[in-house]
Amino acid sequence: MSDERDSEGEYTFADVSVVMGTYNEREAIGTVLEDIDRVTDGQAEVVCVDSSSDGTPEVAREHGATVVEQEPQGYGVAVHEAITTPDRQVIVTTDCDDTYPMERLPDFLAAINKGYDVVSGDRLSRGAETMPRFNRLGNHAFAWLASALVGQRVHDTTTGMRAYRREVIEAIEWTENTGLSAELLLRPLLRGYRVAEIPIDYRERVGETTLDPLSGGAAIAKSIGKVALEEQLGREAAGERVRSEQAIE
Ligand SMILES: Nc1nc2c(ncn2[C@@H]2O[C@H](COP(=O)(O)OP(=O)(O)O)[C@@H](O)[C@H]2O)c(=O)[nH]1
Ligand SMILES: [Mg+2]
Repeated sequence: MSDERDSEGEYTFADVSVVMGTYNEREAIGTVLEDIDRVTDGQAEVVCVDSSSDGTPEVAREHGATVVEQEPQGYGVAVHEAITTPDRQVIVTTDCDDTYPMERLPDFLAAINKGYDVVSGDRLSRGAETMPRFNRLGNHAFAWLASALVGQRVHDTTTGMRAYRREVIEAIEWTENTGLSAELLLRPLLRGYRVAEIPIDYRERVGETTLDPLSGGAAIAKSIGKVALEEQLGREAAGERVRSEQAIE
């Protein structure tokens, strides 16, 4: 397992993999990969899990990215593959549609070095005016629902831009597809990992989305409910185990 921490024991971009699902993102991918290269001084590794038929993977390879090819099976199937492929210590997810600010990568890495296990880019606190209105309303509703279920305020459950210490990715079993982004925030939160949300800007999408807002929204709401319930039941079961072990002693 690679580990390139500097003399102060801090992670550098040589410890970072930026990973993404790519599904017909030919128009945007060049800009996204150039931004990552510039901001990380060519040090971050890039992994694209690709399901495209428009030449996206060729552009990815030209830019030095590792490409894993996969049939199109949805956002979460691609991103699950993407987060479990690298062997670096810090995994950053993003979308390949030029909406997320790669210039903020140093802030995400700094927060990991401060001790956070998950650093989540919160688009909604800064307004996300470029997001389609229906999606924005939906995302506010998901944040509200998740906050009520986990008992603390979360601002953006479906953001695509986050950094994770690899230990978190490896410690948890991930089950969701369209709702994977929410799951990747909520399970660590409910297990007591240190999670930070940092406000980010969100740009207008380059190219067409493949996610349907209605069916996708319903799937995300269901995932939030399921994940929160499973985590609460998991805690109760763990509490029961401790109590019965104590009774045996
Ligand atoms: N490989 C792969 N990538 C996907 C799939 N579905 C979505 N993506 C990618 O996942 C990211 C998020 O999807 P996007 O269309 O931007 O969703 P939105 O941000 O909700 O509009 C983008 O980079 C897509 O190219 C899929 O089935 N396979
Ligand atoms: Mg997107």
